[in-house]
Amino acid sequence: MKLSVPDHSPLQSRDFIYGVATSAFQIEGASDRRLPCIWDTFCAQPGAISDGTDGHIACDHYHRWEQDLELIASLNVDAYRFSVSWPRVMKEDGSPNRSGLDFYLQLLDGLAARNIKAFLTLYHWDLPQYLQDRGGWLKRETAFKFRDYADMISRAFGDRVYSYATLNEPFCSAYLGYEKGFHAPGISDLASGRSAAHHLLLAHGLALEVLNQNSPGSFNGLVLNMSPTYPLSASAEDRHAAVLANDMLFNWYAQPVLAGTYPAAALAHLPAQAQPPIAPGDMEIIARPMDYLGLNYYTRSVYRADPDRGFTESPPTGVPLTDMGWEICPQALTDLLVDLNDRYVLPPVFITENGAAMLDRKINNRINDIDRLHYYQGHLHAVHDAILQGVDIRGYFAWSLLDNFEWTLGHEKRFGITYVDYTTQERTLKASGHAFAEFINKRI
Ligand code: GCO
Repeated sequence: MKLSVPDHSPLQSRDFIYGVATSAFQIEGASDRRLPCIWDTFCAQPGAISDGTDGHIACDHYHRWEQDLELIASLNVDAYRFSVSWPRVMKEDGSPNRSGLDFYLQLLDGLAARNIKAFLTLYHWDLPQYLQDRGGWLKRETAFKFRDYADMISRAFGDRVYSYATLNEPFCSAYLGYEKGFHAPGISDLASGRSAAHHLLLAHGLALEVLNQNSPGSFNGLVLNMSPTYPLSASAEDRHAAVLANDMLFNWYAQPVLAGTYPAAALAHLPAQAQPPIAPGDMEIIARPMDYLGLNYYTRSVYRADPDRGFTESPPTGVPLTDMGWEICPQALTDLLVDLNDRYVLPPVFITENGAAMLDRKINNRINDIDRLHYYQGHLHAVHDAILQGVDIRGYFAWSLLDNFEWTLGHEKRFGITYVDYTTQERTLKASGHAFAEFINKRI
């Protein structure tokens, strides 16, 4: 099977940026060459990671980066999205860790030599543990530490980075990490979740200012994940529940950065002690104009009314699922993009992650992941449809370049377009990877 889009689609243009994405903790390994982060601590808790794995070796990318660059180049992509490990590049006293910076500098050089644009994310969840020991994202001070880190990186790398993202998915850091306790640092408390979210948003705004100062030539923005919410039934109660879920979970991040306010219905839904700790001037900092918005999309979610909590997620039934148990629903990606474009004055949008975990089988050294290919095919069409409906979308990144450490699911779930054998660290391009490379190459 080949990947295709309709004739004359904007997705066939060489100006449309295609890339593959990864993140530091999920692929790098070499934990002995950096300070500990909150995910090291979390992984060490018995039972926290389903298969007992951790990030100490991961895909060993730290030692295999040259081979991985060759792999990226072989995909014909325009761009590579990766993240910098904060505890690798900065010491506890705030001074740079030279060997950590050099690792990323050689990666940037390697990308430039291959004519591949660098999309660099500053924070993909790996907070230095010493900051967590002082309260982590519960502390306003952490936002200022993040600004210092952004300052250091953008002074060192400047516009060798085509695009900086401040944060990846603050929803996951705050909601999963501090409100539900599913992710590091494993805190489950409503007020903590909302406080962490606010400080993350503040960190984004503060960092964006220094990125714009230090690297005005790069495209600077933020990456949000969104799972558009749908009502289980057409009843007014369920429809209200779906809107509230969106305001509490996803629009909680979009509206502050795009319009400078938290969603009113969500604020009204939260008890007094869980209101976000907004200081005067914060919302202006948070809503600083961005060069682009990155969106990560995997699935939609369905909600029904719940008299106690306001809304409850209803698990998918009778629909196609990925190996994560997530509904495959390309139409919801189009709906999401069009809806955001209707509600806000959007900056240019990049789809910074999209992809699927599937049950891959390696047979005769081949991985014929036709189900993943169908997933990509459907979602490329969804992006095409959104552009035709007026959304300014500039690029699309497949998650992920490699099978990698899938957080609490360890190595059990494979999202890569490249298969990784974790015993030998051998990489094998899957059928989806071959098709992606061919599709990108055929652009006009
Ligand atoms: C993200 C992710 C990735 C995950 C992917 C699949 O940015 O969404 O955190 O790190 O691996 O989303 O769950």
